[in-house]
Amino acid sequence: MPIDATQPYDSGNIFAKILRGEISAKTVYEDDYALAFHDIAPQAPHHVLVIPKGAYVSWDDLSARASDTEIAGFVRAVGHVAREAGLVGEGYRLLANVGQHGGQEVPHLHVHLFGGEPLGPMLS
Ligand code: D5M
Repeated sequence: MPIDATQPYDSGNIFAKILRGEISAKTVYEDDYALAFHDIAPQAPHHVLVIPKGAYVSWDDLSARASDTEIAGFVRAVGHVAREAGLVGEGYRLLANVGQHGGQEVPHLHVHLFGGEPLGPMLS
């Protein structure tokens, strides 16, 4: 079920548990602002999720409440992960689902990074 992205942050969500080390994930990158790990149900040959370390429900929440430093750190981490994966030459797709119409399932902001093959018109 998609979430209501206007809800307060729920620290019991699965990505918060990954950030706290309570659940394992296949981590590909970590810095002060972000953690990146493989999606558990990949929809492309390369499908990684990049999440901010801060407690933000969605892209909307991050853009409204995060500091410029956190936003810059997160955006730079997404770019770093794509470069490190060697995806820049062939290209890739970023996707952040927000709330019910966006189909967001996990209430901690995550950017999907898809690549590794020519992608169709949409991935969700
Ligand atoms: O996408 C939520 C995404 O999160 C979906 O592609 C599956 C992925 N997911 C869910 N649980 C895990 C764990 N434990 N590890 C890795 N990936 C996970 P959304 O944009 O919210 O629809």
